[in-house]
Amino acid sequence: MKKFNVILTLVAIMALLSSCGNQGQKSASNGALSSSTAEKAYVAPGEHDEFYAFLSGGYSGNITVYGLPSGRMFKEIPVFSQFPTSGYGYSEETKPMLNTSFGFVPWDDAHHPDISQTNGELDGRWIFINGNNTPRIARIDLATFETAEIIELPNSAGNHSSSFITENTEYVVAGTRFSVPVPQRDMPISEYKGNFKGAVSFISVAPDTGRFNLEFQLMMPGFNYDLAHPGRGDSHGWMFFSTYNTEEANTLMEVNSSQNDKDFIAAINWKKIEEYVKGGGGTKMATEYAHNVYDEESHMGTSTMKNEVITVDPTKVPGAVFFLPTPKSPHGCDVDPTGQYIIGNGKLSADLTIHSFDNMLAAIEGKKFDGEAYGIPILKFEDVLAGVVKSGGLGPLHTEFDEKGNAYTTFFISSEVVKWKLGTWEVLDRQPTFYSVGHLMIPGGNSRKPFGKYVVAMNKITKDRYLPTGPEMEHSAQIYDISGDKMQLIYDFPTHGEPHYAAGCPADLLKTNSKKIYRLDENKHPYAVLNPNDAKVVRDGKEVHVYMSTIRSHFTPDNIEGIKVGDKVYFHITNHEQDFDVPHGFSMIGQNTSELLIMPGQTKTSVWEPKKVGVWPFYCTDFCSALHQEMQGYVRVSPANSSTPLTYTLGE
Ligand code: K7E
Ligand code: CUA
Repeated sequence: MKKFNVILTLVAIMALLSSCGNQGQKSASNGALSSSTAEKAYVAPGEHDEFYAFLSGGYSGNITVYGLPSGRMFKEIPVFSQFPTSGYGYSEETKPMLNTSFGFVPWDDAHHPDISQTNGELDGRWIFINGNNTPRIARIDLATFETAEIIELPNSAGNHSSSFITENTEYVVAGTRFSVPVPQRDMPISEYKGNFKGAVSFISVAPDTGRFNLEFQLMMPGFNYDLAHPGRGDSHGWMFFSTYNTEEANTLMEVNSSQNDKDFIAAINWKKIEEYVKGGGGTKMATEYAHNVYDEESHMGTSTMKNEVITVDPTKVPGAVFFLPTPKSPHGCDVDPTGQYIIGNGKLSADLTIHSFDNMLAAIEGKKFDGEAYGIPILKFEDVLAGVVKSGGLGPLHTEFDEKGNAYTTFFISSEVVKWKLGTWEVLDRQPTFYSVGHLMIPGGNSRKPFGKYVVAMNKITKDRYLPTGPEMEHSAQIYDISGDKMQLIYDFPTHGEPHYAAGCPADLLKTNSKKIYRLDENKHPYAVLNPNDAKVVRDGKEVHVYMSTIRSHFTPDNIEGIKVGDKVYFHITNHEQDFDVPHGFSMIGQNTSELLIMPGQTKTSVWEPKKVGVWPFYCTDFCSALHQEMQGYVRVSPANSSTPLTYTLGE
């Protein structure tokens, strides 16, 4: 009977989803704006936006940077995916960034960016994001807007409840979506229940350099850990995770993992676990994971394989982990700016469940448990509940907050954002989204200090919003002005990839620190050419190293002879410009890699394995001056057994 109900619910959801397009056509005309509303999103030519917005790229593996309120896209930051536009993941310096224990993995699925915090407020030093597929966490430097570090997570699979940072950026916390055998082994899938584990990883962030270290992994029961948020204020030191599939089903998941009326929000007191590990607790486990770091002085990425992790059994740390029953396969798990309320969005429900942190502490204190799961105490639903928002929406997913005590929740199935009041749980406003909204983002909206002027809703379905572009449409997003009592739609824009979550911050926090050039006198790249007179070509067996410099509008050297078929030619190119925004590019005919884009003062390396005899040109790919088209050179390639001497022109 229960199974039947679930199927009914699913059928209802499907029906709503498929009617979404029609709904949309009706609403599309309602989306028309009066000109005074349009002005709210208008940023005049040459003017700057008030906020940066960093949208995850989902299956693009990257992050895109937008301005708010204009919705203008400024940059795509390559993170987990090779990016020919800059040569990221193609240059010899950045290839190590994409190394993993599975070898070179040039793609991932990036969902949840989170900006570093101090005292629970955005500090604008770094932004972190998770790679879902081959579990990884990245740190992007917000001075350069470049990926500075990527760490792989062992024992994890579908790194989804990530990357969420604690109030002082002590840790980036990352939970596994799929539970797996730990350690991985050859075993029957039907023996999932009780045997698979869900790893929650705590990666420390060095306060000065940002450098990662995987401190410990908590081995939770074999549920799916979907989303997470850290406590703040009084609840600082706790981490909250939504779970589903507490049934531990392993087949027909869409039905079998929706049997339980309630799943859990897992509350983890990480300070207790940290203490336990510092006191020598936990078990050292042999494993393998890559830790990749980009060094800004040497302009060089390195990959190190690590082989040990500390695992912690939650039942060995009494008082550290509890389960809060939460209805209907919760997806989003959000904590309000005060740290008092933990919101579980039951995606198969109409209502929102809000737990109270104080109630939770009291229930723990009074030992009022409702049984246990794998030795972890389950608190009583009624004891921890703070309230329920009867929203009238369907399919709640995610919640963000403003600084006035309001919360904003997205509803996927009913395609809307609902504004409600913390504490009274009353619904204050609702606005349609176009269509099927996933996450939403208010700058600082998951910190202690939100900047509640705009909310960005990121949608899963686009349909009729823009001119059709074949079967594939970019996902749509809407910007609402939320400064008044009612939310007001002010702009609609296409995104790139599939933005899941986003993070935003005031422009002032970043713009003055944004790096303009790499100083040539600080360039420590081992193959840098700091003076064009030092440009040279050096043969070392079958390897040839070209030490090249560039400046408008010339490569030094520009002609090279004596290269042979079967050689491996490394072009190490130093851009001698010291002006903001004057990169040079480099590309070689028939090269099995992408071009490079070399920033002022930077050195980058491109490898070429010539396969054919001939005279082959290379050129600058970035239109850098009136004489950009003159920025070229030739390489003469002779047969493998030829005796053509190695020569090059320094262009005097
Ligand atoms: Cu798309 Cu946060 Cu991965 Cu919800 S998640 S929508
Ligand atoms: Cu350098 Cu074009």
